[in-house]
Amino acid sequence: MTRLMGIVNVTPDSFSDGGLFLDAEAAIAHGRELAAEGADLLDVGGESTRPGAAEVSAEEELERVGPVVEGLVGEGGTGVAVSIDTSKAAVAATALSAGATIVNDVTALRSDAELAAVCAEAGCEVVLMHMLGTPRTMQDDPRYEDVVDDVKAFLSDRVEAAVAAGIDENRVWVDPGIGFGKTAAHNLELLRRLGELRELGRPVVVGASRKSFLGKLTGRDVNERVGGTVAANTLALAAGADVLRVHDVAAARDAVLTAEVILGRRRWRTRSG
Ligand code: HH2
Repeated sequence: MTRLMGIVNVTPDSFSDGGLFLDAEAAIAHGRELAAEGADLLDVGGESTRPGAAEVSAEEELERVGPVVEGLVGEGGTGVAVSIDTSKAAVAATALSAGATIVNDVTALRSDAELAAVCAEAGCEVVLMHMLGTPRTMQDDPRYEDVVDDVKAFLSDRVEAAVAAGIDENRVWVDPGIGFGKTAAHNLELLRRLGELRELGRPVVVGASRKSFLGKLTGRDVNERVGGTVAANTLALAAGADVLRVHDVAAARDAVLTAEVILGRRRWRTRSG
């Protein structure tokens, strides 16, 4: 069954909800709301990766995310697994000891040499995402031989590197990195051919929520892209995505439920009427 990863951004500058949940109490309340709406996982992030975003020190990132992870796990938490969206070993280590069970690294363990060891030691799940370049440079004329083949080869190499660093292969998830060093045409082709990534044999995560290619297609502002997001996610689900990373959990939950029933992957019962 496809799982929903609800996004909890504790940042002043995320592309769609920057500044909304910078205060820990507001972020925790938001995470609880996403869990109540049907999120299976909550992805807590303290550093924006939007093109050109400012870098954040480990101390600052920890100040942002530490109390939020603590508020969302364990007793008094939501009962939903928490993922830490970070590329920094120090941030991951603190979040894991507070009770997070997944590390989501948009750099696929390439930016902090210590992070793989932290994940191996903790025995956590690890999301490895494809990105061409860095958030500062990634949208400067990205080019591929064949975007799906290139992303797939990259992810295959990164899975190998993770395993070589002691991470259990069964705990590795892969993500094509929609919007990370890709034109709108690249994103659309990755979504159209998403099924090819299943050949890697690992769960596939897709993060299309509210991203700018949807704005280019529909002409909609960032907070009005729920229809485009639902379409992208529904097709990703049909192609075999295992985890959908979303801002709008309630809409995504209804879409996933309906799509899975139509595809015969889920039994259904009437909820009302
Ligand atoms: N996208 C964003 C951040 N983290 N992680 C994975 N695995 N896949 C993604 O597609 C992905 C991600 C960007 O979205 P958001 O968190 O809303 O924005 P920002 O990076 O500006 O905080």
